[in-house]
Amino acid sequence: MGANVAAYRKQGFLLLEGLFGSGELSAATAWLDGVESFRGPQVGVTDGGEVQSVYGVHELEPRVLDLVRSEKLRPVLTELLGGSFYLYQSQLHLKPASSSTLDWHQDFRAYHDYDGLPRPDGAIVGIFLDPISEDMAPVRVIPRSHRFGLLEAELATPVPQRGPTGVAAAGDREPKMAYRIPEPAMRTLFQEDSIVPLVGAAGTVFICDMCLVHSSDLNHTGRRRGILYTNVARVGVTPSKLDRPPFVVARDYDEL
Ligand SMILES: O=C(O)CCC(=O)C(=O)O
Repeated sequence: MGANVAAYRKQGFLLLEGLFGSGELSAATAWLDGVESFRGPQVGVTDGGEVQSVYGVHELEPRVLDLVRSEKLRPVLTELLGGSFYLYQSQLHLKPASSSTLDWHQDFRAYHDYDGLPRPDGAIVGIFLDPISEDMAPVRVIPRSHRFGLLEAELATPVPQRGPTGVAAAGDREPKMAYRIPEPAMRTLFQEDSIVPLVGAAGTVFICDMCLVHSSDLNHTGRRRGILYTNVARVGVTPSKLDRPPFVVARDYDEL
């Protein structure tokens, strides 16, 4: 077993620091530079009027998929997942100053409950489009938390700590209900493992197990914190419910 696979299986995530250079990121960052003026059902906006998230980024700028298809990333993902994969979902998360905290959760909870994805056979792939430091709402993970599989979760509206309400969901204008892991279960997790903030230079990439528990806090700096997500699932492991729109859950199950 390669070192990456062993670390990934044990910790539930890998951080590949500075994997991409600015030239390789340029199609994504050029698109990102114009995103503040873009509005549509794919866009989640804070009550402060700032763009928090964009779903279906690959439909708006298909060249973002060059990163996940690149020789730097695709072989790593193929090795970790044990075979070929397709794009499950692409998203951009910006965490502007007026955004709220994102509670502790597992992405597989939503994929399972909303989309009927049968098993967590895939990965969350976050590509830093900006340098991200600890005070900029980095994604925080609890190492090894994936080993428990799918934990119980409750639906809640994020509590804004700045700005009047939470973020509207992509596709509607109501504050979004999101899954979170209740506090007693979180306390148990915190007793065993320390929180790790995923920070680094632009071009850094994290790969997380779909069951890894993670969250993000407030962006205290107001600096742009672009993370492009190109989340993937194993070929042959597909959603059974298509309730969420194609910009939230992609419909092309062919190998990337
Ligand atoms: O980028 C972030 O702040 C976290 C996003 C996230 O965890 C999610 O969309 O499930």
